[in-house]
Amino acid sequence: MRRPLARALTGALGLIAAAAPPLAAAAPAAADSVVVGGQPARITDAPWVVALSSRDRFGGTRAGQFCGGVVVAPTKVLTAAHCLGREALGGEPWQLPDFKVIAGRSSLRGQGGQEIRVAGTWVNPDYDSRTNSGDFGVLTLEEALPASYVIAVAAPGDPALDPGTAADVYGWGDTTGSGTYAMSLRSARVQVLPDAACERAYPGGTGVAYRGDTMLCAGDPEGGRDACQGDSGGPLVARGRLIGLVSWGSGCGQAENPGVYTRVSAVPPQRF
Ligand code: 4AZ
Repeated sequence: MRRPLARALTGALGLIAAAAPPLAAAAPAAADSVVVGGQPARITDAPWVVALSSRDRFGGTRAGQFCGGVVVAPTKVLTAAHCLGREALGGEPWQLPDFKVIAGRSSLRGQGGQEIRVAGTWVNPDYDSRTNSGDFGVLTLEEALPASYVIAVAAPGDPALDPGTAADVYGWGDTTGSGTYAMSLRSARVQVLPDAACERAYPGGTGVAYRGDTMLCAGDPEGGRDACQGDSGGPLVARGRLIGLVSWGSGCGQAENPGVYTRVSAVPPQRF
């Protein structure tokens, strides 16, 4: 599919989707069974990964998880704007009676870590759901997380952004491309790809166009390892720095259709 769904990452991560119905245009990743390659991840090794949760809207089976997020300051979580939109939430974020961030917990069936209420949401006013450009927003937490949970955000020119750099994407999203959501945190090793790889895959025309100024291209050149639905909003990390947020792509894990991430080095740091 050519548009983002508010879902989580999965495991091949097939990472992605939570809230929105599958898009008609999206080639089901399951069709070629390529969403593989993820592995269990320990939250203690990646304390900056959080789950966005509303049991009221998404049900309690998976603790209400519907997207990922990243701790960028003790009370600030960066996530995808499309996770906070009406399509995902059925209304405005502040209308959710129980919007929380779950930190320090790997298993959505578990009790560890903390659940913290979201006190405020800010959605990038330049986010455009037709172009997927500027897909980020910031949550303000009611209580502070430990400073040790915070990850540094890559600045423009950081070598972590160079094509060929190994990167890890994290989430609780779809591990198969067919709606098999993870119960425990997973990660998948991908690499930063040249903008040209995503410009080729997503030239625009009938679908959404890739834009290298606000988006980052990453994937597995051989296919198989990728984010998927439910992983949206979660982190892509290279050299210990946050370089991207899971945003969109066509299917999951297809070599010819890399994952598209929000380029966080283009987010003004004063936003968080
Ligand atoms: C989604 O639907 C989604 N393979 C997220 C990431 C990717 C595809 C779809 C990238 O949220």
